[in-house]
Amino acid sequence: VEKSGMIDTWLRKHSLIYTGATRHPFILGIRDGTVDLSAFKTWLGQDYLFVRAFIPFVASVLIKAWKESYNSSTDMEVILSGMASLNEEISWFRSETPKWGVQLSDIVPQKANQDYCRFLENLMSPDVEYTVAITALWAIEAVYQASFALCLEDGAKTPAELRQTCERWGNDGFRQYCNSLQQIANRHLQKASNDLLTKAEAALLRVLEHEVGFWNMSRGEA
Ligand code: HMH
Repeated sequence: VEKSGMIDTWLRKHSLIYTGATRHPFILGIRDGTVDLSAFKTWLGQDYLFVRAFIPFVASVLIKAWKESYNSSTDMEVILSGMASLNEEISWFRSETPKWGVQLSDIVPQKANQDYCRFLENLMSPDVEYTVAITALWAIEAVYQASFALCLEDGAKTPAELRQTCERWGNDGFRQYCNSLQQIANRHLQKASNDLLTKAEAALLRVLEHEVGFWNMSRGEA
């Protein structure tokens, strides 16, 4: 098996679930302008809670990068830039939610969100290898990048009031950040044992399943 470009190999192998996560009916609804705004509000509130749990996960990946002596300073720079964006993202949620009549203090985490956050917490364990954690981090970010970029493509009928949300994850800087994470993940997967590759591939699949579950939940289907 050719180990370089492992991520692309896995995306081809698991294209059905990857497409399920990145072209979900919730996203297609934003793109064609038919999205149910109550679903959008559910997503917005739940995603705020998700991001709050996601930040400590990213911090745990940063710690793992630091513990890897090999080339870790460039990895750390990329991960740290992601953390800086998350700081700004939390402020965005705080200013965006009142516009939609969503009160942050009232949001109760739904089951799919809880399940996803518990999965993140398990990945924070020091027993989870850096290669597995960075693969999961890439996948989590890449699903949002691919999904929201779709809503900004030529011909998309994304409602004006949702464009800013789509630009948050669909913009070019975020695409480049995802590409950097993918390169880092590929570099570590390239030198990984078969056992580690199996774990990283499983983590990628779990992320894709949780992302589908999160979109389903937003549409009131979970
Ligand atoms: C559910 N997945 C979910 N929320 C997010 N904000 C991201 C990924 C991030 O990029």
